[in-house]
Amino acid sequence: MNAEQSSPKSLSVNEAIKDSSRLLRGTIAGEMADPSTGAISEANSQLTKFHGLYLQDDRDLRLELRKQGKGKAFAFMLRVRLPGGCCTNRQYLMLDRLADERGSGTLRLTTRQTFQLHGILKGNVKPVIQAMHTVLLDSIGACGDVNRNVMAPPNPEQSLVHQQVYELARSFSEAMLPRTRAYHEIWLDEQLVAGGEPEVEPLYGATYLPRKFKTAFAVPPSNDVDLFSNDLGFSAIVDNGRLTGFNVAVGGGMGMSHGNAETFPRLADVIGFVLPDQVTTLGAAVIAAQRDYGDRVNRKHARLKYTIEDRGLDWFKAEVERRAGFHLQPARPCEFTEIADRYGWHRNADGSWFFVLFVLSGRIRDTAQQQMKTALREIAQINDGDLRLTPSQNISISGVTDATKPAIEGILARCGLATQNRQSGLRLNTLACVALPTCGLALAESERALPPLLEKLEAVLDDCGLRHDAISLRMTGCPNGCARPYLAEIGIVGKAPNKYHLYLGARYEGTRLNQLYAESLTPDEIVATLTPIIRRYALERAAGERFGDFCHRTVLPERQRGAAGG
Ligand code: SRM
Ligand code: SF4
Repeated sequence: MNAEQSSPKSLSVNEAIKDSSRLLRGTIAGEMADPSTGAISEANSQLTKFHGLYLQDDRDLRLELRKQGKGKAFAFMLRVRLPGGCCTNRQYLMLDRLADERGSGTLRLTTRQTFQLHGILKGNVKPVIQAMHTVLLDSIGACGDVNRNVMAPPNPEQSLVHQQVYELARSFSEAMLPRTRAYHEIWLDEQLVAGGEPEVEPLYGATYLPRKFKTAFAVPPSNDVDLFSNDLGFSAIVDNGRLTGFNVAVGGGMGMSHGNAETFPRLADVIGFVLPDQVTTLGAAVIAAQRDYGDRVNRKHARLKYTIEDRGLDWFKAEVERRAGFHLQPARPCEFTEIADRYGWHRNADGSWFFVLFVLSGRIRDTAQQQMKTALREIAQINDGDLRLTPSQNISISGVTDATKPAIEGILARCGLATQNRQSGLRLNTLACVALPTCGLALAESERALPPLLEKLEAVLDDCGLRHDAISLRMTGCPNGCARPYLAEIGIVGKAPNKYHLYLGARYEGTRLNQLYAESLTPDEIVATLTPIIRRYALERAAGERFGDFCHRTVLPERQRGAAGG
């Protein structure tokens, strides 16, 4: 039986796997040491997720290998844990080297501010994790049914509040880590826990959470972390430059399945306000409530958003307050008006510079036109500051001094990146998930289908005089929503090979979901469908009206009236 399936009313198969795993050990160590296969068992591959590792196979090669009577080309994907996306130059240089020596030769920046290494053969996994450990990087809880990589605005130097929020995000990530020593034993050869006190998971218990759990911290007016797509979100409330506390939002999530109305994307609801020193207690209470009340039978219904939908927001808030031991204060006024990364050079409050570089789909590689991987390596070798990953799959070169800035500019120019940030407003606001060839769940291409689609849409926008208008477009290879497509003004979601559902009308700032507009379109049909809408937008938009708001005001209601009229 597939690990996602379960018989009615019985706990999902994953629950039994977790329960019998001896706190995430399973038989991973033995299977990883077996050179007769590049894979591991289904049960252990569920457990390695908690260690930041996914077993994948190269889907481009599947057919040919099958024809030759050979098995799949297995390899592992490793996701680093990197709260707030902050990474030292030394850590970056290590990942850059590991990608070349033991991975696919590229680095992938994710939509949750971290790195993924793809294509790590089984025998290379342990050396990779050990090398990461030497620069104080780990992948604990980067995947699995626990609190995942915690997001926070990527430039702590921007203000004292940003620094405080980053520190809180980091300590929140540490506080919510699993306590098992399984990772250290399996990958870092730490001695097995034997005798003495039995090991416990004080927060998670032996079966961890029913499903993944995601937390983000935002500093308004920027919603760069896409706060409302998270299970738990903290929006900083600032008074006279001082952090007073956070509005708390719960129950966001993107994932859904095509044709299953019981699954849906949902925005988090704001339930109140907490003081900075209440954040961790509150977060632990939310996680514990979800641990105890989340659905452990049906994994497609197991995220916090469904617990809240089923039991009600008031019930959930009361349950959280009971566990936290305090009441939330009423939410404070708070508005999000921005979401995009601040591309280019900017001065920090401390006088240093940061430069945000646009990275299409977060893929760091060298091509004939652009040597992005070389550029970032050379920059990491000379920069005095560090590197920051943004929630939009971009990278910020941070802490740059006046003395080093010219050299960094020189590297960017030499590596073909001088005009990287001078691209269309559409391009600078795109996200695409990985999809094929590595993602086992992809129904269609995403990262690889985006560039030709973008070029065609850019031609339409140029024609309408909209080249510099910021319009968000997010593409995924399936409805799981890894690039948060339901919060894009133009959402493109894979349905089948070369077929996508088109969603329109989200608010640019990430505070309103879009709606399904057209089904099963090829990329060319998407362009043909969007062209008249873009033309109308250019001619008919109200002053300052964004593309998503225009679609929400005109295009979507008209379509609904048309459908109602038969
Ligand atoms: Fe995701 C599963 C990639 C962010 C919702 N996601 C996957 C897997 C691991 C496929 C799998 O389970 O076998 C993908 C690996 C592809 C590959 O080859 O690398 C994958 N997800 C990604 C990344 C790398 C996309 C990217 O291009 O950046 C992002 C890694 C984030 C990170 O660093 O932790 C990524 N995934 C997201 C997000 C966005 C976010 O968290 O802000 C979402 C939507 C938000 C949410 O969770 O609701 C997301 N991923 C999913 C889901 C659907 C979950 C659900 O509730 O239904 C799955 C499938 C699952 O869990 O069963 C999934
Ligand atoms: Fe894979 Fe679907 Fe996530 Fe894209 S959205 S990475 S296809 S799971």
